[in-house]
Amino acid sequence: MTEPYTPPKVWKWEGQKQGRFTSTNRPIAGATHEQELPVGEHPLQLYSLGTPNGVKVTVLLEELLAAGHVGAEYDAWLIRIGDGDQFGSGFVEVNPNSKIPALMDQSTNPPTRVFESGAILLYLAEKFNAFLPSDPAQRPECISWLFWQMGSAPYLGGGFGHFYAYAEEKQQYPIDRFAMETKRQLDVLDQRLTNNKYICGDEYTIADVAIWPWYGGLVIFDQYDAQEFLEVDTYTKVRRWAEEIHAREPVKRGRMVNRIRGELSGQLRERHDARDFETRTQDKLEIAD
Ligand SMILES: N[C@@H](CCC(=O)N[C@@H](CS)C(=O)NCC(=O)O)C(=O)O
Repeated sequence: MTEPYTPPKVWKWEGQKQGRFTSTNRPIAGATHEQELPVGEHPLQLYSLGTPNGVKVTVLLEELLAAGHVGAEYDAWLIRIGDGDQFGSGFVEVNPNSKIPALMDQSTNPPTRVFESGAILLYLAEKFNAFLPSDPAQRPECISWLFWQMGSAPYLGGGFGHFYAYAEEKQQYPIDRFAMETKRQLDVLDQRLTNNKYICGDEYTIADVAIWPWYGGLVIFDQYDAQEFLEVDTYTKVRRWAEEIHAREPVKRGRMVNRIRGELSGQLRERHDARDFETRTQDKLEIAD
């Protein structure tokens, strides 16, 4: 049993253990070192990593390109958050919050920075008038679900995922608290998807793009190794929806971009051209070396 903790009067940062994926964090914001960001030739410059928040954006970009929006051509640069790239001066200029994903739109004058994955999805959907209903009766529903995802996923990732999978010591109190909330959220989605093909109805929108990497990931990719613990198989409507989205080719491509884990053939660490999916996956690059 862990000793009960009595907080001191004032919290001090003394290099306390923070668990996996958070060891580079500090209680102060801002750059820790000078590091310019690379800039490619495409209108959109994405600085990201293939985590669920990063995948939202690469999936939408691949969907936009597949739908014929050539202005969505993009360079995807790898930001290794485990190495602290998010604290480089160039990255902090694009996102003062030092978290991936971050986007620079070079097609505007001056270039436009966008950070927070939900804001990036909304920006791109509005820019290309796609994957967001224009009907004033349906648009608020879609935006509501987009914001639902942004508000809910931290309980899943930062709450459940952190304490169940990443924290060195397993503690019942936080695991109970966040397992319950995660199951409640899965039930919200399951009920929503009972009479709806997609989150906002018949149309596939940025709400699906935002929600899928997190909750689809839990149900079909066993994110956090928690399928049995959370009985994710009981959320049958979520599974049906997640599998349907996973079958989309742009989704498969978007999942590969900026990915640094898993099968080498599924990792396209940087993407600068549509042909990179055929020629520059990690298995091919390593053979060429
Ligand atoms: N609300 C943000 C969350 C972004 C976020 O948490 N990104 C993580 C990776 S998924 C990150 O960059 N972590 C680096 C760090 O905390 O230092 C969004 O949706 O864009």
